Amino acid sequence: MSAFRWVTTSLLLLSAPLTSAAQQLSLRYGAPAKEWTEALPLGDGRLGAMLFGGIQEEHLQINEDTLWGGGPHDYSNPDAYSHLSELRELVFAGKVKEADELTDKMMGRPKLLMPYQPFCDLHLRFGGDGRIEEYSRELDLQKAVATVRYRRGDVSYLRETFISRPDQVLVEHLTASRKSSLSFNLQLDTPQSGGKTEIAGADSIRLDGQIEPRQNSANTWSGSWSEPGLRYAAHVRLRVVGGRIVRRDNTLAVENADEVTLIFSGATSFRNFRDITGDAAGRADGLIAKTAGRSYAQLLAAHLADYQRLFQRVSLRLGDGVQPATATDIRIKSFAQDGDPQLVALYYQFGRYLLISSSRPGGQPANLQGLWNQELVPAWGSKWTTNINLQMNYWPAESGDLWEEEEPLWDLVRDLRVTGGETARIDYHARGWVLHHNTDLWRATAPVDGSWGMWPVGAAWLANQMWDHYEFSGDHAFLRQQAYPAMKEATEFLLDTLVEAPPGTPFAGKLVTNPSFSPENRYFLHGDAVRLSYATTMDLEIVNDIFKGTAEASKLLGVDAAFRSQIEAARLRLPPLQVGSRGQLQEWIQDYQETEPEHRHVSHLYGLFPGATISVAETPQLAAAARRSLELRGDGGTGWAKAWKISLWAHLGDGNHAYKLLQGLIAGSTLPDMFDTCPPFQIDGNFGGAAGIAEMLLQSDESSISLLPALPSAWPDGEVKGLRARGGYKVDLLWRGGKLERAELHGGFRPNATVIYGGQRIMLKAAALTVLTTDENGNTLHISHE
Ligand code: FUC
Repeated sequence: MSAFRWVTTSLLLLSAPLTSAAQQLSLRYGAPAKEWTEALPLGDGRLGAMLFGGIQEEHLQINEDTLWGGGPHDYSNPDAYSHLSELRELVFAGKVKEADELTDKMMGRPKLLMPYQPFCDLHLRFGGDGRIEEYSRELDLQKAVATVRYRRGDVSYLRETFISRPDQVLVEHLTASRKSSLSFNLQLDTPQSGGKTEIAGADSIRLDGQIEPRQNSANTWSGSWSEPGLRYAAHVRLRVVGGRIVRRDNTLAVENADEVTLIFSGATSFRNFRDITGDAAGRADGLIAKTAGRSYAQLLAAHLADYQRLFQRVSLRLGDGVQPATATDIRIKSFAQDGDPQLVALYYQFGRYLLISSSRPGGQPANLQGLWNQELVPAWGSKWTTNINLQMNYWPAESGDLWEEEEPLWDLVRDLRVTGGETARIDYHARGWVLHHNTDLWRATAPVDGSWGMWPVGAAWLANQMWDHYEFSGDHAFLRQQAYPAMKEATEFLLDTLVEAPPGTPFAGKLVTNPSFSPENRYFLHGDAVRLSYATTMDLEIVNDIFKGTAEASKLLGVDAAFRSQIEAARLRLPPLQVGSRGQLQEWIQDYQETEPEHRHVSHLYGLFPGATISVAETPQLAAAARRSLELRGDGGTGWAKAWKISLWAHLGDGNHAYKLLQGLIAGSTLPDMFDTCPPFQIDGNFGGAAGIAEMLLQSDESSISLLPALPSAWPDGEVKGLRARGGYKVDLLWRGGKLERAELHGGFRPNATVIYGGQRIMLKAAALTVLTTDENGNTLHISHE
């Protein structure tokens, strides 16, 4: 049989619309949300809402991504530097308990960062009684529209809600099958003390306030502040067809309307991390004013055009649904038994949906909760934790073709280079920029919280992620203007702070980080459980990547030749990665016993994923050790820990084990509304899980693209379109019976990439489209360039 036959049959299949898969891209429920984690998230990157879909009361809990506690502040500690040498000596001398204690003198000022805040709530209180039938609540991922439907007697009610990026407003449209059927009371309030609402004219309510000083208890990982902070303002306007609006105290009552459109806007006085003098009320009012004269249909059309342009870039089908019409929370519960492949596709696309909804150009990056938070004192401050969580939030962005959504992360880096430059200079007397394990709206970069904050490679990790974006996009302007400066400065900090391991220590004479930490595990030393160490494995992997990437980038850009030689020389002086006594990848410079062998973090495996130091093909012994480490850590952990392990197993080429972790994530760490739970709700697992699903289907590195590298037996037939690979390729894959049938690679700026499938390697030529097909055995590749 010739390859041609496969080309023709496959073409038909590839061009057939993904109807069944596409139609099921909704989260569906048969009842209103009782808990916040049952409500449905909407967002335009700046405004976020959780929609409860109640019958007597519709509740929308609303966030704005710049509403945080505290105010502009420099956390650097001018006394830190005076303790640095002593701290290093203690670590080298093995007096780590004393070293852990000394870090208290080096913590940022204050030691706790500021928390992200809830903004306000909309309540629509409907009267009426009588039996409710045909209730449904749905979030359509293809439209980013939530709908609530039900029937009471012979009247059917419909509410459609979305948050529009182009208009930056939340819109809820209420209709009923019979005229004059819509009556409700609208209330706008806030959990922030001191916020004031007032009726503004015949159809509007306004909220105005300023974050008040607050004392938070130290064990909440949220700092306290003593000055008033950001101003905030919201504005909600009603448009009714039929009926009327009357004022009742602080609420507006809609009576007997045929149709209602509610438009909400909100803003804060945040201009940038050093300036909070913006006009919150003016912004909120201005956004509402801009919607005047535009119909609901026009607002919806603008929203759909904007959202779908992003969302529709990738489609995924992993097999037919077991029970696609069933409520999503029930599907999640039964996933451990039925392994519904359509639920996996939904989980993947929900991750992409959440990124589009929580991270848009000009706004803040997705925080620990994306941008959805109802708590005044949220878990871990709902900040940006930078020793895994923030980075993981952006793992699905490259392969999932959501590059614009990464811009807030690059903008954060732009700011952190400023504040991290100060912390480098003040706390370390070093050039470049540094970032420790947490940051907030005020761009904190000093070590905070406790001795586990003494981890100096956050900047290098983020800069590595920027290099990765260049590897995917080939965007030279991005490399020159944003990535390279961040990489170079992260490297400068390391060149200035790496120290020679002294005589008598393992790897004496080598260049090491000190003090440092392997997030967030401890080990036993002289009977004590301690944290600090030098040259932890994660550090070495991150430093290796940043040195390698920076040297390469400087070559590509034709700049900094002398600096490049310096980096290359320093890279050769790093200690090697080591295999420990249990065959594991050693986590620390010595083969210490960890206090928690099944600790949730797998920091030392950074080099396997997302880093590039370890791979089955290039470093088989280290890959085998990484595998052993994963076995020793086990398959449990927080949501994000399971998510990370999906990608790690995928990079070991073990699709079935990756699948096992995915099962653990969906069945064991997923809330009814499909949010990941750490616990509690933390969005990183959603993003890490989505990334993991993509890594099972497609992997790429600086010179190769692997097709179906970790396909589990649970997905024998499937199709994915539009995944991105390094080298600038867009990849479509079709497989059947566990074997690749056809692959299309579109574009690419790196023509000499090698395509790997089932142990075969084929060199790509420069072409707009490369088509690979299998022969009758399903394992020999034919290739044509078009
Ligand atoms: C680290 C993790 C926790 C949590 C927190 C936000 O401390 O170890 O599990 O994810 O960050």
